[in-house]
Amino acid sequence: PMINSFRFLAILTFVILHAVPGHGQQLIPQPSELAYAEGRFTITPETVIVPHESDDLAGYLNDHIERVCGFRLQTVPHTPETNYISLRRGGHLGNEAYTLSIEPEHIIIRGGDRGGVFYGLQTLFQLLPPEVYGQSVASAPQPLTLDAVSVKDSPRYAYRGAMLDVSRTFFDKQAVMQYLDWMSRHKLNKFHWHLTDDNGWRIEIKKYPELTAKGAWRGPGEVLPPSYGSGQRRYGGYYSQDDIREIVRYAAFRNIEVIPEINLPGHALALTASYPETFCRTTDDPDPNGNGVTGNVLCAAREENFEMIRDIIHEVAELFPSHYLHLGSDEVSTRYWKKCPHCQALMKKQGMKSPQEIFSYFVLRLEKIAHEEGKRCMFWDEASATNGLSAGTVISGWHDLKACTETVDRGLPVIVMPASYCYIDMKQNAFDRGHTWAWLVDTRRVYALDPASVTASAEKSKLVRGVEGALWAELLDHPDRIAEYQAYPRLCALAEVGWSRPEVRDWNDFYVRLTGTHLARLDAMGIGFHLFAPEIKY
Ligand code: TNX
Repeated sequence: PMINSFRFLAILTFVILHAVPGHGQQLIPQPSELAYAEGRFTITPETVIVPHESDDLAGYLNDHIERVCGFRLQTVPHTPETNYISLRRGGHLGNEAYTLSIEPEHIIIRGGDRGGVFYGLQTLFQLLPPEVYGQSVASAPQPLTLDAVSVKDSPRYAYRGAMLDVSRTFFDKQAVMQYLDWMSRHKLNKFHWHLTDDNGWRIEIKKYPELTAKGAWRGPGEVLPPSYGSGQRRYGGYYSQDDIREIVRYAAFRNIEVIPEINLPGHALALTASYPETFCRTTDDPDPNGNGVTGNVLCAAREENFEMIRDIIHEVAELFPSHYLHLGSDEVSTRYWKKCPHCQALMKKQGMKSPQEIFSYFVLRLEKIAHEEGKRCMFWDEASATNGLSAGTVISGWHDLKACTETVDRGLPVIVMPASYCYIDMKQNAFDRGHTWAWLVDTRRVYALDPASVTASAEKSKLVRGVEGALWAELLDHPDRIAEYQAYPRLCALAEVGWSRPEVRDWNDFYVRLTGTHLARLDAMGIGFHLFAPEIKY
């Protein structure tokens, strides 16, 4: 009997020790501070929600509670004595910062702003069973008991982005919204929407209907030749302006700012093929119209091109509330400008010595137009060497960390997204789908990114605005399934890089949280994520 009670005690101790840090502690991204306390709170049908006065989040909270508890909670305007979930604002918290406190009498979420409350809710959801992310409501009413805990949390970087290339592969409205919803679960807050590229123009522009009538389609019978996954079929699609407004609203609800990208003056085949007069006319490119066109750079000498760009930007600026507009400017081939007599004349007139100067000239004109339309600019890092860029222009540093360093050395803000850490179109292992030009980018590699390593200067480190994961889509042929596989769990790692303080960031710990609970959440969201088994070194 002695041995038995000893064993009983040992097992009891083991169970208690392991029950306390239950799945609740496995949060992604890891919060700044988290402390478990004595006691528990139980959500019952009598529990009420006390929303912030102008809050639209109570219904959202109820949708989640219903999935795990099978009942919805009543919303009341005044805080009762006990048994409530309160959503509050203020308390000297910064933007997107929040506190979450679960005590035996109540749950209180306090956000510095609406984004903070939203993220407090996301953390609360991660303390609930994964069914909270499912499609269905619990079949029978079941109260839910949560361990008392206190979380204090705020983002490391204000910009935590994900880019989606919808030009090479078209993602329909529903797929984009799914992508946004998953992002918001990870506290990612900037959606960089790569809307135009050589392989398709995806945004309706009323003044230039051919951009989508022609430029959104490729393959047999279309002005754009077949490319990448489209094979020999006719392939395409675009978003109407109503679709765009709906997506922007959906994103805003989830604390996501949508930054549209109109890629100019290169990667613009969908535009130049739809409006052939925009392309450089040269003697050896007699017909820039129709199939087989390779000219994807806008003529820099054609003044009407800048008027067209202004009209396009005007419509885009009205659709997107973001202060930023990404105007691309990556990988511009100066070959057409070199051959175009009009561009040669422009160079002469402006005293330019190389076609590279035409690129700078183009970039500065783009920036000016955006400013006149009330927007700040973002560009890919090729543009960062342009003299005279405005200090508010933000650079997407994609080549490597060195390009990010050079950007902040020039005094420009940077989004740190070097391909070899952040390009989630790269293969995740040697036998995988994807590009390899930036080598293998697995989840552990993404996690290893340290944006602060870009500069040693405290002053310049303020120019590091954040991080972004980029999903280029030329190798995706099933957008809805493959995107999930490409993006998850790599975006989970990126989210923690962008959100969590370095002191609470540790790969082994992340791996345990990811595989211990988080993959089950992704599964409940319906994400067909990439399974991987990296070595863990302790
Ligand atoms: C480079 S990154 C590109 C894209 C491709 C990507 C493929 C950048 C600004 N341009 O056009 O899709 O590589 O990894």
